[in-house]
Amino acid sequence: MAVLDQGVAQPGPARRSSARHDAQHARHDAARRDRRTEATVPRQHPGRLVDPPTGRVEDEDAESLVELYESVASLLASRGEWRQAYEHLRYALEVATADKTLPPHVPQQFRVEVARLRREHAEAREQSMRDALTDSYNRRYLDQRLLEVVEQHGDHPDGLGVALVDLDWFKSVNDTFGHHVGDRVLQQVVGLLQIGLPDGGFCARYGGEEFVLMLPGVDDAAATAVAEAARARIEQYPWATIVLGLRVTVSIGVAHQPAAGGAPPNPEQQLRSADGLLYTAKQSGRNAVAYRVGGEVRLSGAPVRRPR
Ligand code: GH3
Ligand code: MG
Ligand code: MG
Repeated sequence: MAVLDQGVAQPGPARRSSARHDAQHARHDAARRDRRTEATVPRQHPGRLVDPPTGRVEDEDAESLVELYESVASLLASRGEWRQAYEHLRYALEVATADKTLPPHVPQQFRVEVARLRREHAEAREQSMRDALTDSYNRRYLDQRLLEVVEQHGDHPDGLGVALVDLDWFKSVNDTFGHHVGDRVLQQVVGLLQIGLPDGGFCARYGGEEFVLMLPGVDDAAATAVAEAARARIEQYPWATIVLGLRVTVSIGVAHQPAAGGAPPNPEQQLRSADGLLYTAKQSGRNAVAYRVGGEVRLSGAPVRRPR
């Protein structure tokens, strides 16, 4: 049908919808049966014809309203305005259902289309939250989830851990082995970072070669353990299977905030704190995790000197 055939990425003239087509065929048949022209086939006026934007009750022909809603839905869907497209399509369905001169399969087809639109909307939304290269969540997702994490896990007694991960000497990986190898490294690193995250935790690309691990509902020792395990996993991965001589390590800063008895977690502040600790890990020689115990900064890992 028009709305979905056009989709988001295929702008162009709206094709005739099959439901509308069927509706018109049905009218033609009825007209032929009644030995009248289509224009004179009496139509039962639908009970509730409301223009969604204005809420105004229209005194319009049902079929042209269905067409109007459908073509507006098509236009909105092609612009990615899914919610409004969905609303217009629902109105088309409502009108088609109310118009008893239409055969029952016509509203049913609209119902199928509404369900498909809803599903495609959910898929497009999910896609817009993903990073195209690594398929990890992106910055937009992270920004949206920060607030939700506080709402959902803010009162968890163990609090919230936030880890900022940065690849070491990554510019030199690109310079030595090429950008395409750098891209493959980023994809593999995401796979390794996603292992062993706690319930409700996730990995998001923060930008370039930096990633955030959100670690809700874990205490400070567990948050540090997740980060240290990720660091070790990346160090030990057989990178030479991608290209001989390739070696990849990461540095990580972990900030933890307990919830019990304290203020609700402030993930943005934790991110800034993790950034400061990441700097400490880099300064220590890289391939390290920096975290705080009490007021004291500690390091784990195996800091290495700059290769080559
Ligand atoms: P440091 O250990 O201090 O973090 O050094 P670094 O070389 O990793 O840091 P720097 O900021 O100098 O370089 C980051 C590099 O990451 C430069 C940039 O080209 C590369 N980069 C960022 N995004 C991508 C990407 O999507 N693909 C590839 N291949 N490289 C990327
Ligand atoms: Mg960086
Ligand atoms: Mg780096």
